[in-house]
Amino acid sequence: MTQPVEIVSFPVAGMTCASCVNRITRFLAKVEGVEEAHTSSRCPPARARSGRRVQPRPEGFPMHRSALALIAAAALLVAACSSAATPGSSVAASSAPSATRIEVTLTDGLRVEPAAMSVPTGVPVTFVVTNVGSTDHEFYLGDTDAQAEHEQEMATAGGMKHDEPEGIGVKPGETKELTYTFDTAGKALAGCHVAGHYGAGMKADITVEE
Ligand SMILES: [Cu+2]
Repeated sequence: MTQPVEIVSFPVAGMTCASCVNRITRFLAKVEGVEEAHTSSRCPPARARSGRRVQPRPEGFPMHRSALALIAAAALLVAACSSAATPGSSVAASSAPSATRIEVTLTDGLRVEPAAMSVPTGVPVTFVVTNVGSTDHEFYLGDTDAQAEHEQEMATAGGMKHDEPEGIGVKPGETKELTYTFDTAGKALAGCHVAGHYGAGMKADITVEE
C-alpha cells in the first residue's frame, strides 16, 4: 500500500536571515510524519512534505492537522527568533525549575572559559557571558553539526546579524546573558564563529547530563 504524501506550503513571517531559515527547516524536518522540509526567505514559501504512515484514522481526523501544527510551531519559532535580542525576555520564570547560572569569559586569546561545563537536561541554564577582550566575540550553543552550520552561515553572511535563541554576539567589555534549555543529554559545544576564532579553538565542551 502506498503512503499518502501531502505537500504542504505555508508562508512564514518574520524570518530575517539565513539562520532563521535554517532553524525553521531543521524544526520542520524533525516533526513526525514530515519527510522533507524546504524553507526560503524569498518566494516560494516554506514547504513541508508530509508522508504520514497510514494508520486507520477516525473520520474527521484530517491530514491537515499536521499542517496546522507545523504552522503553529513555525510561528512560535519565528517569534522566538525575533524576540531573542530582547534582554530579559526569559519565559515563565516563576514556574520553571530554577535556572543554573554559569559565568563564562570570552578572551582575545581565543578561548571560552571555562573550557568545559556541565549542565542538566531540561532545565533552563543561564550563561552570563563577558567579553574581556577588545574584539567582538560570540557565544553559540549547539552540537558539532550545528557549530559547523553556523560557521558556514557566519562566513557567507559576513557576521551574526542578530542574537538568536542559541547564540549571542558579545562586544568588547560587554556582559550578556543567554538562557537555554538543553533537551537531550550528551555532548554539546559553545563556540565563537567570528572569522578564524572557532578554528583556533575558541570553543568549550558542554556535557549535558541525564
Ligand atoms: Cu571569538
